[in-house]
Amino acid sequence: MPLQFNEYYNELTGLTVGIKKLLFSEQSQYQLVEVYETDTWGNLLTIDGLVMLSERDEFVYHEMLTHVGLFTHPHPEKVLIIGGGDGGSAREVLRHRSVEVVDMVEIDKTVVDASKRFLPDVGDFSNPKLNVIYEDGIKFVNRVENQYDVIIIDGSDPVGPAAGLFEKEFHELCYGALKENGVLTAQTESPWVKSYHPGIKKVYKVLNELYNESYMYMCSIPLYPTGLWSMMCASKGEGPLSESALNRVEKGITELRALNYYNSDIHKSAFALPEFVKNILA
Ligand code: SPD
Repeated sequence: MPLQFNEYYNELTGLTVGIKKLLFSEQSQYQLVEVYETDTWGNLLTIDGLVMLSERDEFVYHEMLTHVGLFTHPHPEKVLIIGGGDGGSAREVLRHRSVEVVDMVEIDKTVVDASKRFLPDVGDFSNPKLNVIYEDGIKFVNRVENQYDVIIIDGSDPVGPAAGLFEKEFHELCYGALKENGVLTAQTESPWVKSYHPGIKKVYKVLNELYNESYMYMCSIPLYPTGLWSMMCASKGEGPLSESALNRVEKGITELRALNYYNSDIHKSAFALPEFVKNILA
């Protein structure tokens, strides 16, 4: 009988991936962390039965979650990643030459250890600019103020330890942790899945209230539920579609080298939202 991994996002509707074997399974203090070898997508990392990344499509998520915000900031030097234990977001942030320090605050060391072992090409953990801090991201932002140029929320879905990352109080703390001109990006789930709508609306509303500019943008990630994924970008200063941000994208993109999804056309077009998505945000 063939082995399959299934992630159901509505009753019996979901995503199926063919599995060759289970490589790793550990119930950590926080969650069930597993890595599978798949028949199509390379190795697959799941947390509590939800897809976090596959080796073949992770570039979409990580490039879009990082470069949009980093180019929106005039000169990002100090970056905070909340979550992101697989190292993919940090890898992309570290492509930017202006970045001097990346603090990655991951609650679960098991995710980092499993990623280093079974997803060795995803992270860039030996980079001396990267500090890995094992702590609850919410507690961490509660004690930092006016420290970061860019904050990237690379958490799991809004269940379990990541639920708080979709709350108003957390976003208020992130706002306080950002310096003047600070920029935040966050992963905010699929607009096709109704159970995600409350979280999407909550984050959009609070970012709108707090920041000078805030937008949803989208990308296509085949191994996330429905394949259409939303993210948000909020800025204390100029927005991601300002003339200066677009100039930075045009000039800076060649320095990043060998990206697989993000480019200057994608940067602009990702912010074009279909009517049904605008209606969720209205
Ligand atoms: N259902 C997927 C939600 C996205 C979770 N973050 C993925 C972590 C990859 N760095």
